[in-house]
Amino acid sequence: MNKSLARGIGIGLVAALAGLLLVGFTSVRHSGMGMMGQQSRHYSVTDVCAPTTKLTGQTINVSAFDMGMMMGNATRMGIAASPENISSGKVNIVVTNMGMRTHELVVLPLAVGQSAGNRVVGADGKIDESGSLGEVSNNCGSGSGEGILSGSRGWSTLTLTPGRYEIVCNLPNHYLAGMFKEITVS
Ligand SMILES: [Cu+2]
Repeated sequence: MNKSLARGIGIGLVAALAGLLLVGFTSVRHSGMGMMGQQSRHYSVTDVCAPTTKLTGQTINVSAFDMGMMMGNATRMGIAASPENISSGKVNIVVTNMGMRTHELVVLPLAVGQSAGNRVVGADGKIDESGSLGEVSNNCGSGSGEGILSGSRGWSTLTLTPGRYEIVCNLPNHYLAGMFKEITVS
């Protein structure tokens, strides 16, 4: 290899790296989510899938996130909720999937002394959903379905009585990977 060819390859590599950095920066800037959401390659979810019927009353906005495939690490997934404390009665739950995988949300009651993340996971990678108060798993729609696709939304309106609840994603191994969050209804 002669010197100028080697130099040309070198410049090409530098340009490619700069391009990668630029792409990375752009996707982070557009993701609009803090924490791990910034690993998402999705840009503006807000315009993609808004609830078709205007939701009235109080709403918990939930984000489901994962680190995508590039980390090769399935143990880093999670759920964020805002607010985490809400009044009893009708509660809209709007779930935005900031991750690259499909997710869902199931609302389970927490018994006295029980904390989120401690349910028994079966051989199928799932927890027991009995006692569920409802779920948000309909892609771009309300109620139950086949899961919320990457970059999309789902929502549901539930009636919650005072107590502590655990919101989880119960797709295989997602609970184990960290997809649970406690919310309180007062
Ligand atoms: Cu999940």
